[in-house]
Amino acid sequence: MGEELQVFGTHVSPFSRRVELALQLKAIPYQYIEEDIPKKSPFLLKYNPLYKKVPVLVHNGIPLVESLIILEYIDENWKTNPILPQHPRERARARFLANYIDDKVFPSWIKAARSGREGREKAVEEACKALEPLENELKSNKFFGGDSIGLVDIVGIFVGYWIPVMQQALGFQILTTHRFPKLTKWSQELLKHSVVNQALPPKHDLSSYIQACYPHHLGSKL
Ligand SMILES: N[C@@H](CCC(=O)N[C@@H](CS)C(=O)NCC(=O)O)C(=O)O
Repeated sequence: MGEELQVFGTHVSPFSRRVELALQLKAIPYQYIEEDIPKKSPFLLKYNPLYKKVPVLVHNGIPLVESLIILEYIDENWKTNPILPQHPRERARARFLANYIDDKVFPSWIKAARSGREGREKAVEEACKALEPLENELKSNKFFGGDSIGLVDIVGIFVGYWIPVMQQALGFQILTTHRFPKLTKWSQELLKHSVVNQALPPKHDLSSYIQACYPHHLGSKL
């Protein structure tokens, strides 16, 4: 029986792009449905009544929510191009880092983007500090997953693409070659990857979206 897969997402969301990226890396066909977040569709409200957020993966009519859980589900269902490592200890480490990105890195960046003139320097420094464990984790590897893209790379796409675009759009200096040489190189490698490259929202779309979200920061440089 053929599989029916739908992804409900928004094109500027790093969370929905994770799910699309995992499916595309495994060459699994799916239907994409763009949600308008200010005007959520009855499908989104039905499929994700508790959080009312994208992404939602609907597999043969059954909805799954929360991007990290969806990524694990995809990896368990479709074994080609595994995104989690094989060894239990490495699997645990990958899960830890994926959670760390969501619990610490993402909120610290949003706080920096929202900060007012006074608290901004401190917030930017905190966002930099939150990136340090990731810089140290990379060692001499091409990707967090080794030679191929894995869970942490997929979840870290926020760091590899969203942060560089956001800092350019808002005039921040967080992910710099000087302070984060390994993360910068990793980000370049990641964006060079043909599947990743195709799966990302165009830079100008993302930039305009960010500038509309944080208009008070335009042109302010640190
Ligand atoms: N923890 C969730 C976060 C998803 C999330 O924040 N989605 C945003 C779009 S980037 C959303 O749907 N927001 C709608 C809302 O907050 O009402 C996940 O990993 O899937």
